[in-house]
Amino acid sequence: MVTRYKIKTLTEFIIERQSEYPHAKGALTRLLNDIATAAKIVNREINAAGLVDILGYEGKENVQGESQKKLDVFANEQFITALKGGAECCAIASEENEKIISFQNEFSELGKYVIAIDPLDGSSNIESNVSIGTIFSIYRRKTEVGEGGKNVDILQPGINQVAAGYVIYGSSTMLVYTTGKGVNGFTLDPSVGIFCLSHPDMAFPKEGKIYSINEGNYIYFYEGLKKYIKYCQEIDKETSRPYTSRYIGSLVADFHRNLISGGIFLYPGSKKSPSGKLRLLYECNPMAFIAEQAGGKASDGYNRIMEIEPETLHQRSPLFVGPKSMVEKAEEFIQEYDG
Ligand code: P6P
Repeated sequence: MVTRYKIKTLTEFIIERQSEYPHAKGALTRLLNDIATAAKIVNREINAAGLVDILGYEGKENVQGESQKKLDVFANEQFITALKGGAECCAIASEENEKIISFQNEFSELGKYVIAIDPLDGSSNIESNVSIGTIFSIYRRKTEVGEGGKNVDILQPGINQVAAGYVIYGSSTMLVYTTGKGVNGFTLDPSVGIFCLSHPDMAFPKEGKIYSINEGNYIYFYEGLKKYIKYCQEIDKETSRPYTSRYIGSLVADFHRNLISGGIFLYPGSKKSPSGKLRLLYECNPMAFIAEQAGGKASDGYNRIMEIEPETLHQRSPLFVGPKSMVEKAEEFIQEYDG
């Protein structure tokens, strides 16, 4: 007798979970589906990128001063188009745009949500075929409906996130998200273009054995972090050290591996970049929300990431994220030696 497992699709899952939010009237459901739709289109282009002339540089620079790759621009356009057309979102803050994109049309102006998004994070890895990702945060707008969204709608602390997630374009394409009731992962079946629940109730292993940091910046690290790295490299059977060092240089890929296998990701402040490299709104906060919902912790070494009050759209923050015990050990070293 063949046992048929009922596949639960992302749409079915979102609708099923929507009933857990009495005030929800389907807007967030539609918003998450809009994101999933754009992700499928981006996924198709990424998989074909090696074959068509979409690799290489767009010849412009983004607000970060980073050379924009064609796929960056394409991904940004896909998410903006999908979210503008969906009419649930009244503004977007994107890594690729210096200012927020406020949707001034009669439908979007009634949208109750705003989105902070990194449409294609880790894009410097595109040519080497390394996994890259999309990272997003969803907030309820603070301004009244009836006009396009404003900065004040997006400059909110991470604790106000309604949902957050990432898409990893890797050996398979997965969407992982939370709405504050746990973390669930969906794998895209490319033959039918449907995200299927493959990783229900994701959680960090209690103790990880991986540390993830770009040690090429070691000479710029402050004392506390240098001592933490040495701690990771010491022999101690009780705490399964030395840990394994794994660093891909693509936040979504490093985070996802650590979530599955157990590990801490560190992008610290340093003498070279006191606030680190990662952006608070569309990298640190969404990863922090997912991490906390997966039983982990996310801090800047001293403060909970999700309690940092953002002042500017592209502000950076140090990020230590992973199993609670591993993040707290790193915080111990930083607070003891760096004050
Ligand atoms: P570094 C990619 O450019 C990114 O924003 C993240 O995806 C990644 O974690 C980080 O930068 C890598 O930075 O300085 O180690 O190359």
